[in-house]
Amino acid sequence: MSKSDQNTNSAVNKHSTPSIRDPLEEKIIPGNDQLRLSDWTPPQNGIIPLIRFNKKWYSVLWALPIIFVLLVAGIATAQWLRELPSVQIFIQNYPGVPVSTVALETEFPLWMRIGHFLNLLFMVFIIRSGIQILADHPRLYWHRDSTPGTEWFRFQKTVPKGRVWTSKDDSVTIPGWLGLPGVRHSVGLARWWHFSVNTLWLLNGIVVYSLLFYTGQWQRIVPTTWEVFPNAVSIAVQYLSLDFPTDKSWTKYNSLQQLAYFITVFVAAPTSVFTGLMQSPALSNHLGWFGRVFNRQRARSIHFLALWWFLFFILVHVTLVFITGARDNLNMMWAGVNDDSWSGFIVFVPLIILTGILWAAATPFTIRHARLVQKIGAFMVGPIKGWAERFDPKSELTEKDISPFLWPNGTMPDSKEFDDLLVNDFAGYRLRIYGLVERPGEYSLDELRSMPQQDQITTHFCIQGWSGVAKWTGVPMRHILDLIRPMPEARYAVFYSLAEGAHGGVYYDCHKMENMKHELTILALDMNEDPLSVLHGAPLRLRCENELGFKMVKWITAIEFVHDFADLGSGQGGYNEDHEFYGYKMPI
Ligand SMILES: Nc1nc2c(c(=O)[nH]1)N[C@H]1C(S)=C(S)[C@@H](COP(=O)(O)O)O[C@H]1N2
Ligand SMILES: [Mo]
Repeated sequence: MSKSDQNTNSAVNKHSTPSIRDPLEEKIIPGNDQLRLSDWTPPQNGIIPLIRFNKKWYSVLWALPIIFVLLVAGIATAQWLRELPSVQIFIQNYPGVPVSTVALETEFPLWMRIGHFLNLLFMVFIIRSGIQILADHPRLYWHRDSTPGTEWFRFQKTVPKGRVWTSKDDSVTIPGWLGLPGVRHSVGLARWWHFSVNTLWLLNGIVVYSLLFYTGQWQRIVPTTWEVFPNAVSIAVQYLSLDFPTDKSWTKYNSLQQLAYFITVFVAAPTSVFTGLMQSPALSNHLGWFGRVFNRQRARSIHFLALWWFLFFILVHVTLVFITGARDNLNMMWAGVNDDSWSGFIVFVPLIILTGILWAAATPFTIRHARLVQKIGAFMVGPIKGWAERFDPKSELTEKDISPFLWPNGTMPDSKEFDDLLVNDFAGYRLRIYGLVERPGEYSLDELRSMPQQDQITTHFCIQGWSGVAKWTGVPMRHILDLIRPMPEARYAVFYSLAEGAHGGVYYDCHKMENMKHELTILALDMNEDPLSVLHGAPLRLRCENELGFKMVKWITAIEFVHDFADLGSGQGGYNEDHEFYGYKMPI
């Protein structure tokens, strides 16, 4: 919200006179501008990651002996193969580089060297914040719902039985040197890092792709003949037999190297971008069958596999750079020279130290300046959010898509007021609607039930990473707007909950009017044909399908129409925005 916006508001903003504040507004407590560990979700470790095959879970640590045995067996086989005359002829015919490959000049142009360094720098923060996001829901699935027990990968124990276990309870701690910011349930801040640096990484990528094709440098990393495959096999055998040539690798990449670069640049990177975007509620809920096939959990799993490709590539790439003539290789990629000077090292070492310093500083900086990270993030990601908002989330699903399980989330109501309502089956419940409206009103549950009702089967997207489908029934928000008639100055609807948020103070969230007018925005009374359970927001909760779950306030007690939300709480537009640094508009 810009300053000038706020000034023009003051004439109509009733909040400008705090003495007549509504009692509900008084119950809002502003958040801290720092991430205060004393007031935060306490740490909780995960477990060593497990992978499920059929019905059994296996520790990923099994990969270590398996890789070791495969490597030893592979080396022995490769060495035996190289004794065979036919294999020797094969290697002679396919030495590792197709004959037709053009040799480019040996030096790497400056733009490529800069692009390569920036890529390295950005990847550090992308990978760290990505792991942090994953730790907020440490389970992966291949289907749209996130039913515990149906994961294929997890680093959290099985969901405890006999108690409420929210998805927030499920999040785990990642150490601060690895995760960014390395605090349990810091998904809000991790996402600002992830999306902001992704934007820079994408811009860098667009520049590098363009220049690659403009200058002809693409020929280094794009295979142009089928002969790369036999040559790649030949190189694999040569590498595995531990007897391989190490010279001139930069003039013409060998086929295996070329394929690895090609996959990284032209397969893994676009796949990551695509599967990242498909996790957005606005996009996914707009794209119909496409959003069903590439549903959020599938996209998340593929996104994760792409991470493993990147980690594998980085490991092999860095190892080979250092064992196949480190000085030459560093000269080429860091200094752009082809001689036996130390210029490559002279550029490389300070830049790696700089990367290390930024790596070390990022977590403490984020914890200390959490509000600033939130603001910079919202600025950086603004254009992508604006673009995502243009996707009209109108896809509905069918009965058979309804998930067997929907994670409960949030801080449950814990007050005498709520208990008193509950014992009487919410007979005393009144939904209060007030603020900048022509006809403020109070509605009982019976009155709400006698209004027009709308059914919708939609996917819920939680910021933590899980999703699930349910059938929701309730009063369309458009009907409420017709009843209460918002004044032209009303720009936002504030939803107040009967429950507090995790850090004390009433849970609330603000929506702009467009969200309220959307055909799939309803005040839900029923979930899957039964009245809402307390866990899922009884007696009334919001559904708004282009936003993440935290914007759908449960246990609604009142809706206030306002011109501005800058004076509510910390002014960020909602409880989790104030306290956990989420974004006010979150269509991605
Ligand atoms: N009052 C209130 N509403 C809330 C929350 C909360 O903590 N308090 N959590 C939100 C979050 S983060 C999510 S994902 C959804 C979860 O809804 P469900 O429990 O029905 O799945 O509720 C949202 N509504
Ligand atoms: Mo959530």
